[in-house]
Amino acid sequence: MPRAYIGIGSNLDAPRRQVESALQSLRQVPQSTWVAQSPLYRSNPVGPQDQPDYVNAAAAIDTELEAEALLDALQEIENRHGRRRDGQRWGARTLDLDILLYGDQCISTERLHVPHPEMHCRGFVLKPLHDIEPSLMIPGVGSLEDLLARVSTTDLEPLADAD
Ligand code: A4P
Ligand code: MG
Repeated sequence: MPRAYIGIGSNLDAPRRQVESALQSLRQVPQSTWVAQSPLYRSNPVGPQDQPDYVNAAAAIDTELEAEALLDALQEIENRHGRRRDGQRWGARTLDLDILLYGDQCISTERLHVPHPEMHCRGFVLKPLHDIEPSLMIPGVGSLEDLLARVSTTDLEPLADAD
């Protein structure tokens, strides 16, 4: 079964609760086995600056779902969390679930680009991934360790367990 890594982000409607709820939902994805989650981080917005800070995390599941079926499952979870798709690119959202990696596959279809095209330059993606599996290779790009060393993570603040 391929191991899929999923990036989780929210900056609207109690972002921390959205992310924690998304992590619960990810444990229920059909034909899949839960593997791990990262800590949660507060991060500065990338893109338009007139939006709230984000809460970000990552999760890993082993899945029998094809990549596009996994995307369907993730979009259903986004919709259940009140996701609207009429906002601007990189604008505020209640919940964003991105397929960062799907096994060692490089996928490029109308609906899906894996590895996620922006992931290699985003601290809020690379740091949580590294927390889960430091030795990961990003297909077609390089080692997670090297990528993480090249991006800034100074804005990332781990969220304490109970605050
Ligand atoms: N799509 C293609 N590849 C993928 C993939 N690997 N995973 C398609 C998920 N979806 C993928 O996505 C638009 C379409 O991308 C989907 O219908 C799917 O077919 P979307 O979630 O509706 O739109 P989006 O998320 O607004 O677009 P985009 O460009 O994916 O935004 P990003 O790159 O996700 O950026 N700052 C901080 N600090 N933390 C954040 O989490 N997130 C964003 C969103 C901006 N700034 C941020 C954060
Ligand atoms: Mg997205």
